[in-house]
Amino acid sequence: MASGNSDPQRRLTATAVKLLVAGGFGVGKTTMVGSVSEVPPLRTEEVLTSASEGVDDLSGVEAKTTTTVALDFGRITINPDLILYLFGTPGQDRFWFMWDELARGALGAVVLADTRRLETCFPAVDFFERRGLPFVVGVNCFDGAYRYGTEEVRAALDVDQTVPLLLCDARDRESTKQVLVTLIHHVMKNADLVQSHG
Ligand SMILES: Nc1nc2c(ncn2[C@@H]2O[C@H](COP(=O)(O)OP(=O)(O)OP(=O)(O)O)[C@@H](O)[C@H]2O)c(=O)[nH]1
Ligand SMILES: [Mg+2]
Repeated sequence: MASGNSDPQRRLTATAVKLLVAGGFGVGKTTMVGSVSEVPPLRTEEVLTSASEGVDDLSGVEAKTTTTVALDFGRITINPDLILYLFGTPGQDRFWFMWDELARGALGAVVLADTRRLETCFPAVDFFERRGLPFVVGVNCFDGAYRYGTEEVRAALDVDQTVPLLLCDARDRESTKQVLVTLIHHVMKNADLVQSHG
């Protein structure tokens, strides 16, 4: 990969787009950024210690030992003219104060959802709806989780029909790429709509 990005001249003229990967605690944000990044992803993982007991809600993700405390960062070249910079958000409520900072300059977002704990992505959906930032919902299919249809998840989340919603596996590069390409198309469609109404 990254071959299309090797020409420095080309890299200067390529469009760089900032995107967020958001969602609740432990839904797979760090995994998603890491699976698709062509550079070693920057991670800010800290071990979950007994100090976080009663603060961090581990129900449903009891096996989790680390958590993102600042951000994840990765990069992917979609084609020689388009480079995506991915910023994964921290998932826990105590890091909410960082979201405004991370969202600055972003053109769109992936909201990752875990069907075992769907309610954990409500705040992310609200955040992007309130700001009018285009987003897609990626339903991360965890092993052993009941597979709901996309329309069932859409109804449960109460997101508009215009918001793309797709099943994915955050560990899988191609699956993650599919989510990002869907987001890019959605962002472009939104930009066209704004232009034609403005
Ligand atoms: N089976 C399965 N496991 C996954 C998938 N995505 C992530 N995991 C696992 O779930 C755990 C949590 O993933 P993370 O990527 O750390 O989740 P996160 O959303 O970044 O978590 P926070 O930063 O703490 O909010 C890890 O142990 C992953 O290996 C998936 O698609 N399927
Ligand atoms: Mg994380």
